[in-house]
Amino acid sequence: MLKFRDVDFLGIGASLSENERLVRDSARRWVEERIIPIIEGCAREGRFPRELIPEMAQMGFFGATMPDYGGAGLSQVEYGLIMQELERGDSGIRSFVSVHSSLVMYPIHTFGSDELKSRWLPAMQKGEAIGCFGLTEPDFGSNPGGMRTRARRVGNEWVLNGEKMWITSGSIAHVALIWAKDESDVIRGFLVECDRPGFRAEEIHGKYSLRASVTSSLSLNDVRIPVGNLLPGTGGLKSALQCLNQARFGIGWGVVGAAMQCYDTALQYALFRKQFGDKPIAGHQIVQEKLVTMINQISQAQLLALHVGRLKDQGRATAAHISLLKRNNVAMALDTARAARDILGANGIADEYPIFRHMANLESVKTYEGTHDIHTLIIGHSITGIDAFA
Ligand code: TGC
Ligand code: FAD
Repeated sequence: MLKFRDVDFLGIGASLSENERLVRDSARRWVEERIIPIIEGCAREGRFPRELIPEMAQMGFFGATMPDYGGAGLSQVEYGLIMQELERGDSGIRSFVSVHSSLVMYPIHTFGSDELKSRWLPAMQKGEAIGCFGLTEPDFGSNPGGMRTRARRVGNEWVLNGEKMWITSGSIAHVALIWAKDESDVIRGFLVECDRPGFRAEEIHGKYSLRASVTSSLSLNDVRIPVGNLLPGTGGLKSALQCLNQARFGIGWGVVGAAMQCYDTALQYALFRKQFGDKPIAGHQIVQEKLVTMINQISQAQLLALHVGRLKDQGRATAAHISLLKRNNVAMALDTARAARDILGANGIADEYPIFRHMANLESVKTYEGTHDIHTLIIGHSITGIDAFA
């Protein structure tokens, strides 16, 4: 494995505050020491490194932007920088933190009762309780509004029935945030303890992508939960989409890290690999053109992430801004990973280098949290006012 060197062609790091750099550097060090040495092995074995959860908690990665309940009260840019560093390690590590923090802690914090907040947030911040987010169903991915999962009120309980699919951390979670329609057809969020009778989580095997992440299907068969487990502030699909804004923002930063790792590996490789005599392949015009395209696109993506981060810190980032960030940066990272794979030749498919793992991971990242094309339509709707989904 080649030693990573920072990728910052435009000197953007110098415009970060001292605290932002501190947050980035400590996450970077942790990833270098704790993720990089083990991650290829985890991906090979199809294993998420659960043993690192307590350390991630200690590093303050969980609920990092929360100002209370043990959160570090970090800014959005600081949160983004953590995501960038984690995904430079592996998209599966960033996914775990994204789901736990942005898709479960955030909604509990935003929509939950005081009782639910005190019960779950401190334990989740310490990594003692793990969360998962159940929105997607076997027949409803891009169109979650069609979901069939139902919640029926019976006395002092809600009774849930339905199936959820492709759920990150589903079979290692202690609590699942399940989105279901109530008797008035309103989509609401319910916290379901994963040891409730009738709740089943099964890991999905056979993935070529995100192998170091747990992905599961969930089934709920007459699962009874107390009425207090409803997140009272949720009402309609927009509540679930509000959570996705947080996680999509983290992805928009995270994938820049994956691209930085791929680019840096390709650059170093191109400088020592020689063909046709004593000249490194980096000395050929076509290879230089590929490297330049990569650094050009990475630099633009870094600026975009920082800009949307600053907007979000000022409360001015819209859902469409975040869609643009997710759409652009994931496509950029995938292009970069593919170009890096090409530059490494046959070595580009070997797990001695991190490229192919990142490239395969990014195929999932392109699909989840709204596919590339769904984000095209979200932005299209925003600029034209015309809904082109149906
Ligand atoms: P539509 O009628 O457009 O919207 C319904 C209501 O929601 C409002 N809204 C939003 N609110 C907040 N944030 C957003 N981003 C919002 N987008 C829309 C909208 O204004 C409306 O409000 P109201 O008051 O009128 O009710 O809904 P639609 O049914 O037509 O669907 C729209 C669409 C396609 C944009 C949406 O459903 C969508 O984003 N689909 C993609 C699904 C998706 O992203 N799933 C992600 C599942 S979780 C996941 O993938 C985790 S992977 C994590 C990991 O491992 O890292
Ligand atoms: P579909 O919706 O069936 O889309 C298939 C294709 O059709 C795509 O190319 C799509 O862009 C296109 N398409 C669909 N509708 C339109 C349209 N109107 N116009 C043009 N093109 C269209 N979900 C969760 O709820 N929680 C999780 O934790 C979670 N984790 C995931 C982890 C992984 C590894 C993966 C792969 C997925 C995860 N998901 C999760 C699910 C993810 O959000 C969905 O896969 C995603 O929303 C797309 O849904 P789908 O796979 O059903 O594809």
